[in-house]
Amino acid sequence: MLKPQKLEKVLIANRGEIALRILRACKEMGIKTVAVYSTADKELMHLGLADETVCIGPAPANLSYLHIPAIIAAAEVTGATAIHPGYGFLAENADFAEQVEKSGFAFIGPKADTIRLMGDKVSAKHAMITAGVPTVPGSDGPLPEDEETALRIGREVGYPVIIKAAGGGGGRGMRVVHREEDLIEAAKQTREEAGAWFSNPMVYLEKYLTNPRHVEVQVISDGQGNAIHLGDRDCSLQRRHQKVLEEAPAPGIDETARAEVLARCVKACVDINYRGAGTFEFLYENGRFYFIEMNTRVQVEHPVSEMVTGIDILKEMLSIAAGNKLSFTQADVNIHGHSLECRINAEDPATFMPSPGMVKHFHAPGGNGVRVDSHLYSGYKVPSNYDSLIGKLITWGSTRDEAMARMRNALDEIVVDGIKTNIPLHRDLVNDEGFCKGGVNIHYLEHKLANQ
Ligand code: MV4
Repeated sequence: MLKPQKLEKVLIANRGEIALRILRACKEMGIKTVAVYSTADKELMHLGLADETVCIGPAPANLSYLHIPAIIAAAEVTGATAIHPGYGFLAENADFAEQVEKSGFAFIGPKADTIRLMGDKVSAKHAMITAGVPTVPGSDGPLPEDEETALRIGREVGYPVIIKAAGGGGGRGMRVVHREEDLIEAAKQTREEAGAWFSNPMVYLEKYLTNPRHVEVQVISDGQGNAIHLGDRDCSLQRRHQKVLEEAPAPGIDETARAEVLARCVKACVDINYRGAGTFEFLYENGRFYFIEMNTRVQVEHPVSEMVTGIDILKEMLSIAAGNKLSFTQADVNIHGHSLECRINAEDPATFMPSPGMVKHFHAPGGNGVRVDSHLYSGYKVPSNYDSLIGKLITWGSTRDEAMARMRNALDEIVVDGIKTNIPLHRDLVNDEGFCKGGVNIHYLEHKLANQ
């Protein structure tokens, strides 16, 4: 047996709750931490807990959290040995991962080539087809510019179809097409947008699924031939491609289809020699899974998978980046009970407009099966420069009903005074008849909001 290796000092290239989550994992493992921050973020909670802090620039993210030379310089001057990107910002920037490694630091995530492969949605889909992961039927590769060929593909797939930008993802650069006579113009417009937004005009075509759920699979793979899954999550409750409330496992999934898709994701990780934590995103409709995208980062909603498996995803990421093999096998992973996560945003509950400002009073809920991942404290001022996520309220129960009852209690107990938050929306959702039954589709929340 090789001696387990440990990272010496990790630079946390992020802010807010995920920076605190990474810091806590490092501290548990005896790893030193470097927190970086912008001038708008001097009051972030994790700065007071880190071994060292470095200001990397002014408030605009382009000049701080997205400024690669500033982050690499901060790693150099502090003698960090590894960089954790968190989610958002540079987490899925292949050039960043490459520069981090070329500068001699460990990137806590996949190899740059893997990030690049998955960042191009056409090459990602091709890799999944090769690995035997089920995908949405559509153009095998890019949609050709030749109009007759494009029309033939559309006819073969059958309308409605959706045109997606290869460089897009997460809902940017897509167009639904209901009739053959609209295909060519829609493809042209999506190509133009894609060229402007992603510097890549390539588009592809898929059958448009009208009533799917968003179900995703959490994986961890050590890049040394070992991969496992941590089950699935349902993230269907979303508004404008922003997830609002997530849960694990996804309720009411066909068990045969589930077992098959989980095994396929694990095999895909081995096939592409994936390293780190990752998420396979699927649409689930009529008992079948259809791959759409892979996320090569730790996700906001990772805690619900931790709650039902007892596995610490952040610690596993840090261990793998140090060169260790996975610390457990699939046989050690048991899905136990149910977990829910409410994303708490500093926003107007009616208009969804951001609502930054001073938190006069914060009281965190507690009790059996309640977890709060948040950097909030009384007196903290939420800056206006970044996204509005201020915390995550997570519950676990031995059943979905128990996790829901605990979430209702937690939402009754939580106090965030001084700013507007979406807590009222969550209080409504955990009493919503359709959501309580389980298994609502990706349009459910937007329809509910439009009808009240
Ligand atoms: C789709 C789809 C229906 N059919 N693809 C939106 C985000 C991006 N990740 C993929 N998206 C979709 N792709 C096909 N072939 C519907 C969506 C979609 C969606 C997906 C997941 C969660 C929320 C969504 C909201 C609107 C549309």
